[in-house]
Amino acid sequence: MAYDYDDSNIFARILRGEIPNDTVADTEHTLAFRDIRPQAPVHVLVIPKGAYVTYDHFAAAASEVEIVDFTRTVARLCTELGVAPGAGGAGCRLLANCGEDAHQEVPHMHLHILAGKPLGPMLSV
Ligand code: DGP
Repeated sequence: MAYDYDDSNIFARILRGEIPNDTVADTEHTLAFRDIRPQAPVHVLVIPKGAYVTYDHFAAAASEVEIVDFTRTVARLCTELGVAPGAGGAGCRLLANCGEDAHQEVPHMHLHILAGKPLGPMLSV
């Protein structure tokens, strides 16, 4: 399976420091920042620092160290943001749009953390 990473995408530019962002976590392999168009009171994007296009690309090609760092950063953030059910929060939605049918706008793998209000059913059909 071929993944063509375009390093002119907006998150690559954020990682290079060319565009400002509202950072909420910054580790060796992972960056998290607030979404510029929030769709919930809490809307954070978590991205790996490596050049991965989609979730499946990341899962297949990233090192275990990167994957653990990413996964634990998501969990830590959910706790710090006060939304993790395991830490007494009211819950959150973790969502990764992958590819065309999912309307993935930015071709750099990212996970949305959405929370802060009842989010309703996942999809309206
Ligand atoms: P997706 O459709 O899953 O690819 O979502 C991309 C998200 O990225 C969307 O919710 C808006 C957000 N976004 C786009 N450009 C920027 C930006 O320059 N800064 C930040 N913080 N978020 C952005």
